Amino acid sequence: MSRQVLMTDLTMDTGVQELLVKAEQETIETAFQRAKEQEPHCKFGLTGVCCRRCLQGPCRVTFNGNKGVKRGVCGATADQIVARNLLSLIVEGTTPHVEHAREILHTLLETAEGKAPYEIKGKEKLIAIGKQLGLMVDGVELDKLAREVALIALQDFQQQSGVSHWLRLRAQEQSVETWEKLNILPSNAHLEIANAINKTAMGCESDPVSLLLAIMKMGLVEGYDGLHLSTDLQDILFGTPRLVKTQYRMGVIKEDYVNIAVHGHIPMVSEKILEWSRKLNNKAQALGAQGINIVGICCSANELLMRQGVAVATNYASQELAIITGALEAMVVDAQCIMPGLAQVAECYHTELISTLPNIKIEGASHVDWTPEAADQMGEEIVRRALAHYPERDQSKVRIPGDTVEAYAGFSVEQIVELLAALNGPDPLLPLIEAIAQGDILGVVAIVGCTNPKVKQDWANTEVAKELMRNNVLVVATGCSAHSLGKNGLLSPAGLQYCGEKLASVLTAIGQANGLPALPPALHMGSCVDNSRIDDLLVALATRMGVAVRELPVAGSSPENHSPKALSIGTFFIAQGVDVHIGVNAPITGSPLVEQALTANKGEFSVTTDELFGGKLIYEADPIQAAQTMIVRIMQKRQALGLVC
Ligand code: SF4
Ligand code: MSK
Repeated sequence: MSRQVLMTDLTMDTGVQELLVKAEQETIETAFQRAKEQEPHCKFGLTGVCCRRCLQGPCRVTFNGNKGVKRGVCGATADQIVARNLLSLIVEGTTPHVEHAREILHTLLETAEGKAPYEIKGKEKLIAIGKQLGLMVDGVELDKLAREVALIALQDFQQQSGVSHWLRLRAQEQSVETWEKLNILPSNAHLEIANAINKTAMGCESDPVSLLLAIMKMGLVEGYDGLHLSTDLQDILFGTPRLVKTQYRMGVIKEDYVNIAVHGHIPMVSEKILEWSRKLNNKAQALGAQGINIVGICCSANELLMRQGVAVATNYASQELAIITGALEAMVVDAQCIMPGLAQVAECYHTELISTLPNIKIEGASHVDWTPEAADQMGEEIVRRALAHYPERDQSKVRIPGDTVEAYAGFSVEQIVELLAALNGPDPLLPLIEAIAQGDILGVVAIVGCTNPKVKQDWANTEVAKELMRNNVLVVATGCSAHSLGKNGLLSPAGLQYCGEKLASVLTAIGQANGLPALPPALHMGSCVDNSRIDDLLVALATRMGVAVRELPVAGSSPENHSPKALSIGTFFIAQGVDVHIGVNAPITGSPLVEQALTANKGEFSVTTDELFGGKLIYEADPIQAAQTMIVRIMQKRQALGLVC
């Protein structure tokens, strides 16, 4: 097999292919190579039947039901071990989002109290949320209102009883009734996480059904005090996204600029880097550069893209390759999805890898502390360091793949409603609902989540999207999947060529009513925490249609999932009654009970999430098959609603 074929097998991104060849020439190791070195993977790990919860083990029990031992030393069965391990994994997915929400909450509180150098840019969002929380908003100063909102949010981390305020704020009543009956309404995110860890501890909970309900409860913690709380407070602080146009691919790194990549998730860090890059832009010119160029990776990219139109270099699996261009003066990281391998790659160049969060340090990286109060000092210090590295750049090591692709983003629910209002001002959701009812839009599927070096980068994400579009399914996207679609032209009106005729004419009509040639076939709705925006859209549609969310002809798909966060987000949507497809299987197949409960593939175990909530897990590695499976389900839900089929 030639080298080019090998690189082509690893990623669809031609820029990344080119940089993988460069990495090989310079003997630099990347995640793509390390993924191959891990093969074949341990079957006990893959199927979830390895337990390391106490020092009598590790215990490995049978994963195919007949060969091997059936119980661990303590007597735990495969069902019990798999359910406990899955709950741990969902906690590991939920906790980073809950901590993300807590960081933004404190930043908002300190901003409102005049202690942090941020500005409340989302006045309308603040007033809307204040009203929904039952606060007095008329004539109240913005800072005072923001403080009250932040203090209510803080109760979701402190109260010892009652129901999460953000769940009450954002959930549809029908869903709350379902969750109440099952006794899974969460009250305090930290308490629920502690309870879940306690359940999984050795010698604690061993009833797999109770563990499965704890998994669903954790999905609600993820949804409301992770995703929704983060998005709402970020919109208050930084503003609600509106339509923006940008560029994608490694070519957004510019040879004649001081380049800084922001990577991770926390917009309080990346927004400050952007702000200081603008303030110190003239210093770059004094060094002979054209200016300072900020590019994004992963969800820091999404945050800056959605609100500021900043260009996106790449997504998760190829984060190391951005450094291999040889043209990054600094890579600034905060939290989540930061590969430890970045430090090793940065050592080969003049690039400074800089961590920023006080409680997240990266071996081999330098550190500049971000706190809400010290945000300006951090921003200035990091940008000045990047400027200082520009003269150290070794031009002989610079190779930036040339091409870029145009993309649109900024599709908050507020922006979507505004675009639809051009068709029907008094009732903006009606044109969308009519298009769904008539079958011009067959359904809506959210393509979310990651890239994973186990899967050819961007391939499954784009294949699922194209197959859905071809069948007139409207695609919305977040996270690194949105980047996959962006890199491949599906966030641009040019991508309309992949749509069925009916979908294309709806997107063209909405676009033209707003002075655009058309809307893109996939609407980019933001970062991983912005999956809350997708949930808001579903709740708004269901409420306007007078049905429950679980009845809508919609689904979610994460074709290249790698992070436990993709699984916890998926769990939240299953709890809402939405089917969720994953392309890389979760470690559940060692337990028939857990697998059947989540996938509703009939077996002797009769209680399934499909029956309890209206949503189930679909595992399918083949993207075309996955899209077809979701379409079958969408058709079933359409039929049940009496819509044109
Ligand atoms: Fe083995 Fe039980 Fe300990 Fe797990 S908790 S390692 S199954 S003895
Ligand atoms: S960054 S969780 S790889 S989407 Fe949100 Fe991308 Fe998945 Fe991380």
